[in-house]
Amino acid sequence: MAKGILITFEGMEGSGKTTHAALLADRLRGMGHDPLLTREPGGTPLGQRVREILLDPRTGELDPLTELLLFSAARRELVTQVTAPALAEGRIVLCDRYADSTRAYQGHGRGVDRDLIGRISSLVIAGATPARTLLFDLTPEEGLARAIGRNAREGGHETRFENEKLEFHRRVRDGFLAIARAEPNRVTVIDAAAPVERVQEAVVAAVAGVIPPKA
Ligand code: T5A
Repeated sequence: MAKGILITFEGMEGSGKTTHAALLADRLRGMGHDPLLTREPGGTPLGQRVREILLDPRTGELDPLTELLLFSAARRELVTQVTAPALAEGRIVLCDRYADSTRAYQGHGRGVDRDLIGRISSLVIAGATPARTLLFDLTPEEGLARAIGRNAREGGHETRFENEKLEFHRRVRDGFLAIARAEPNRVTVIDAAAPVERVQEAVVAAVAGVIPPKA
């Protein structure tokens, strides 16, 4: 059984997950912890290759079940190669997106059967469940504007998901909020529209109860 702690960062595109996962990792290091920071899809060589396929607009439309299975395959690699071993060592694992993204995007966004997603997810994560999930909540309009602004500044381009219609992103947001309502003890909703410092304060407060004190 895992001894470490898994904390996941979830929410819309551009909501600040990557920013705040890195800030929390720094803060934990400052406290003497040795957190593992990883992301989905990605985090393993195979996951990175699957990520490129899934995010590249040239991939075009995928069958929703194919998309679900590709995200699940990338997650399985991450869990077996990275997350479960780190948890077994007692480490704090910070994961930028995890299984709730599949429930929100492939379930609520694409309309894949949610029981099927739940069954596949149980197989894939095999008990590596988050102690705390931070849901960065933001309107799709604001999140996409931030993501597109960042892409322009960094010379990147929009992903297959960032190119989706606003309606799709609204269903995804509703999906995340429904998960938070159903599991309030695990999921903390954070107002991601606030300035970075205020959001980070909310992050620190939300994880305080699950971070062990450092001797
Ligand atoms: N997906 C993923 C699925 O469909 N199913 C799944 O199972 C999984 C795991 C992943 C895509 O795959 C989909 C969802 C996604 O579409 P990704 O590139 O990992 O793609 O996408 P995101 O996780 O959305 O990454 P982003 O980098 O776009 O968003 P973040 O990490 O939420 O945002 P961040 O931190 O990069 O910030 C974006 C910009 O906003 C600024 C930052 O400086 C940055 O410029 N910012 C703020 N600005 C103002 N105020 C604040 N409070 C700010 N916080 C950050």
